[in-house]
Amino acid sequence: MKIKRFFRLMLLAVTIILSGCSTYKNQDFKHRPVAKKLFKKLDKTKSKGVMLGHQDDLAYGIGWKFERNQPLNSDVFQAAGRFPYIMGWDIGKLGHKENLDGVPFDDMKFLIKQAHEMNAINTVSWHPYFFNDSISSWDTNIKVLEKLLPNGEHHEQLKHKLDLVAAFFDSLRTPEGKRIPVIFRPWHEMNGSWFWWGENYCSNDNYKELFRFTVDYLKNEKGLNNLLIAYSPDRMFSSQEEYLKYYPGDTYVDILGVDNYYDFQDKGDGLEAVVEKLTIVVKLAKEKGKLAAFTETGYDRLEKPNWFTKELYYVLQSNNLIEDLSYFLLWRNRDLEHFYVPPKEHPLFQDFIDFTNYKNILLIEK
Ligand code: BMA
Repeated sequence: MKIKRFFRLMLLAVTIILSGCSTYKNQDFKHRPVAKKLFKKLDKTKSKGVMLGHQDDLAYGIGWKFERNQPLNSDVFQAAGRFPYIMGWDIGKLGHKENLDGVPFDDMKFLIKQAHEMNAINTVSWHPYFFNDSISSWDTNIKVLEKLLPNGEHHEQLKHKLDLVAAFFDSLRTPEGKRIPVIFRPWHEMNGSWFWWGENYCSNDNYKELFRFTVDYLKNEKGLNNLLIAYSPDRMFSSQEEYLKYYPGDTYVDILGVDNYYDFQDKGDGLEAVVEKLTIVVKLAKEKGKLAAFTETGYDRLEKPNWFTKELYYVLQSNNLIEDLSYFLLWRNRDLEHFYVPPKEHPLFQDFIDFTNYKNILLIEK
């Protein structure tokens, strides 16, 4: 009897110690129970493989657009017979009827809820428009960022936009009224110089302040408890220090990501560079007790034989990345000039199917 009790106590002690080692213990989840649940789900699924994601997957594809009275469609589903595990969305032009790529926000909200119901995970990026839409995210000729900061002359505009963002996230609810968790990925690719929050257009400190203000406002001021926050620089780094140059701090970030399309192309640095950068991200995420993700990737128009099975899968399998990365997100299928998931007639259609059939590439099970 006594021995049994001893073993039971030992088991309890080991369980407590092991749960203390689990990743999410290092996160600040006190006021974010909904986000915490998603973090745990991502953390738990990691060892099974990597989740496949696709931007705007349910909203449109090559030759079709979502309609309320039709069954859900998806270019990933048309090939793989299963929906992506990760659904990407963008809230650029929030406040209008449609987002910057023509997706009606009402449909987006509806589809985010549908995705959640089918057990998929939603991630949201933001290509905002400011100053009555006269300044897009790509307008880099005026110093926008400084003006939006707390001491800047247009700070109220930032707050107004964030009010819209908060209302959007707050409206994502289950039929029972519970908030739906979302991965929010604001101010991405800051180490490139194509957005006004990019490397050449603001100081690192100002960038960090913008990021912190954004997260604080949504979490604390608005009380949103359903957001996991992703930090996702583009490919221009080759060390931890470079990767962290714009990092707002551990309490602001849950997922460390990287966007990389360029290194897959002939003009890029090649597959080994993709692996190297992802490895830096994964290592840092482990050190910091965070999750890691390939927050955007793909090969536009897929003019590369066997890109999925030979290149992307090669990268994911290298250095065991496939078990350490939570997900990868392929960009959108706008039309035949701009797409990342092959339509039926495309030479890579079968290659994509073969890729999705690997047991460690995770899609929504039927
Ligand atoms: C880019 C392109 C654009 C789009 C933008 C934001 O990569 O797909 O057409 O407007 O992303 O979604």
